[in-house]
Amino acid sequence: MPLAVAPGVTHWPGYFDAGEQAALVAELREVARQAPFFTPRMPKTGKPFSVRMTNCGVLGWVSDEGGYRYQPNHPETGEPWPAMPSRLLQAWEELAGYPLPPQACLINFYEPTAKMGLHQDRDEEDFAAPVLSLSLGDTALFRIGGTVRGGKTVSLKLASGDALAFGGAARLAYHGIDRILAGSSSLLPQAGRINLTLRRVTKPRV
Ligand code: MD3
Ligand code: FE
Repeated sequence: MPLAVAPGVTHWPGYFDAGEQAALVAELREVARQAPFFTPRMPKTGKPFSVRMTNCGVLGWVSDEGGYRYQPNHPETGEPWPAMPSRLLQAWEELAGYPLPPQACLINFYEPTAKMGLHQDRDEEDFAAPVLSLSLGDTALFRIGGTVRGGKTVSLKLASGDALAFGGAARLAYHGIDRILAGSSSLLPQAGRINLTLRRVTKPRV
């Protein structure tokens, strides 16, 4: 049953059951074998992120001294990103309410000490499509505000199997991950969390 968290934000706690979560982790292991996790770096400074990333789908998000961008190839191996597992395409069809399939799935891996500062997702051309977030492993303390920095924020726990959609007024909201609750899930062999974000990147040519 979906919960309306804020305008444009919908939460489906436990969208994936335990068996689906385990099957997804196995598929993501295969994705990561073909497209190894890399450590993104901040534009200009080159400061490394605490979160490691990889992608599947036609396009993947990368960040380094040259900037934030989507590209069709892995930044280190040069290989195309692996295909998106069909269960992810199904989740998008069921939850996104958008007629075109996702082009990118960014896979974020959080060690228990990793976090992600408040930011907006603005590297896509198409803000009409929502972003769909899927959580696996340890629970995260997630924070979301409005579309201006420094406004009021609300916190939400994201547990393994949860789905969260951000569309409409929430598509350009500031958001981040304050903390990982290490040991809250036994899905992954070690403590940590995986977050998947499914996105449209390019504008439809109508
Ligand atoms: C709200 N990831 O990859 S997912 C990101 O848990 C990112 O790894 C976090 O922020 C994570 O960019 C948060 C929830 C999320 C994702 C995208 C959004 C919330 C969003 C885009 C717009 C508004
Ligand atoms: Fe984000």
